[in-house]
Amino acid sequence: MSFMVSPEVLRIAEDIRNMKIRGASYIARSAAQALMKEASQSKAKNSDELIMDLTQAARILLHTRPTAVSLPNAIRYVMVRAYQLYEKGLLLEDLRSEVIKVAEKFIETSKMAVKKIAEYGSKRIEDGDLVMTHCHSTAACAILLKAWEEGKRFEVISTETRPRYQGRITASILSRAGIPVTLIVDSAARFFMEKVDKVIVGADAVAANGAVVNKIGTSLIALAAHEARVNFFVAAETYKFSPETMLGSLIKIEERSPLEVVDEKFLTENPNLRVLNPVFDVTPPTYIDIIITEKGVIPPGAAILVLKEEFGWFSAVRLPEFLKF
Ligand code: RI2
Repeated sequence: MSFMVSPEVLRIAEDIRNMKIRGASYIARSAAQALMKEASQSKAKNSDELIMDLTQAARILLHTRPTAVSLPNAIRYVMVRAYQLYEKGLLLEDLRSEVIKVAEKFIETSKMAVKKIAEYGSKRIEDGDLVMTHCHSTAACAILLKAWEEGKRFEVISTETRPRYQGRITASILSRAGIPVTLIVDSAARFFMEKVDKVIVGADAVAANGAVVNKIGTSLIALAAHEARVNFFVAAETYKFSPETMLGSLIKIEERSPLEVVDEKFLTENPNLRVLNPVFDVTPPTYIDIIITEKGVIPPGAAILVLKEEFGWFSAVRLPEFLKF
């Protein structure tokens, strides 16, 4: 029996955990890539051992970050097909190469999805718009970059996104493309909202009722947008929709170290102080106008239909045991 996952899998898992690899879609593609590495580098002597090695790699990857549903969905995509091929009786080398192809297909599909979202979303950007965004979403950025490339002229407000400052990545990417960008502190979002025409954010997860889980602070921005009657758009590939929520599961909100918020010295100097660092929040569907997916633009209430099409009714109960948290 081999049961030793490849060092590449461990490295990718660690990079997802410490956020060197971050952003829901990049996390998903990296997980698929890790399974591809496992398939190609496993020392398994037969297909039984290979499927066990892949399962172990999948388990390690699944427990790196809990919120971005793209991660379990990417693993489900590869592993459900891997198990089907294994049960069909594929021999070691065939199983190896088929799993690699499946993982490659997921990565390709994911990249195409972002392109499609950019196409659909850019139609919603108009000349003269002031667009607010939060954190760094490749899907939201792709929309803005595409609209700019199409010749639309608009401005962007990017929140800095405490505590990890992913908003600086957004501000840097967009401004380097020539888009006028203003970087603001997160708490200034409502101050600027009356001048904003639309908000576009990404998503880490979309629930069956259309609620969107995204970087902490998103729901406050949505609330401010709602109050100011500003459109609130979400850019999300369909692999960010959570099949488990069809059966009432709640999406787990990741809590990260207080050391992302304050330093060790501050904590030592204030021993009775508690610092909490939830990194995502839930924006209710009532504050969301549309979700831009690669299949088209939907109202949040149609999230359940997307899930049904992707996974079928009762999908969650059919999940392989190893994919259940
Ligand atoms: P894309 C990020 O999470 C942000 O919350 C962002 O909105 C979301 O993933 C989606 O990103 P984190 O990994 O898939 O920075 O659109 O915690 O790139």
